[in-house]
Amino acid sequence: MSLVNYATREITCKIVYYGPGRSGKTTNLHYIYGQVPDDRKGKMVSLATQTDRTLFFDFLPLDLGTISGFTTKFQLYTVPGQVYYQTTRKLVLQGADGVVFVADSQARQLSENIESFQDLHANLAEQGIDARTVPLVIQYNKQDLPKDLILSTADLSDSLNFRGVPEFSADALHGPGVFETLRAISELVLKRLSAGAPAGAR
Ligand SMILES: Nc1nc2c(ncn2[C@@H]2O[C@H](COP(=O)(O)OP(=O)(O)O)[C@@H](O)[C@H]2O)c(=O)[nH]1
Ligand SMILES: [Mg+2]
Repeated sequence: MSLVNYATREITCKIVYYGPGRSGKTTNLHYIYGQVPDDRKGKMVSLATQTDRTLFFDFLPLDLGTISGFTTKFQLYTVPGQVYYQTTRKLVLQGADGVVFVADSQARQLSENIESFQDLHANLAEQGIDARTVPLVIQYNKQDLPKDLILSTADLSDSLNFRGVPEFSADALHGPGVFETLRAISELVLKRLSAGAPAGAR
């Protein structure tokens, strides 16, 4: 849920990168972090679990401007994807203003993607967030891998994108698609914020 600070005239929105283990969520955040100038980002914080980490940082986008005189800041989070970190995932998802679902395009990961997508919807529902209206963008990551190892974005879309949300092909390791994804989710979140629609969880 977006946080409004009247003293500093800032609105902070929370965006969560969700998806199965090793789909490239952390890689997305590292790439973004590396591209954002120092004076526009906070420290990257990493909460370690035994085999995976929850990662987050704040940043101030360069060109998203203000809403009614308020500066908008974004907080990007990743969740640990492994099935057994359900509790951490639920905590991180709490109060999310928008979600980026990072799918692993590798053909052998299809069922993991579907399972994680269902897990996302179940966890949203549990938190009283309407999964059909929460700002959501899907990223088909690892599209740089050899074609015989991956599914096309069209095939992935058929399996995951029932809502017809914005979707992007990406190679988070090298950058293509990373900022397109971030821009799309930021715009959806801001649009909703300026429309004053209740964000379900708010
Ligand atoms: N080839 C390729 N590898 C990627 C890409 N994104 C992430 N990886 C690799 O996939 C592995 C898991 O990435 P990570 O970001 O830790 O996944 P997370 O569990 O979703 O946070 C790492 O070895 C990454 O280097 C990509 O777009 N292309
Ligand atoms: Mg990670």
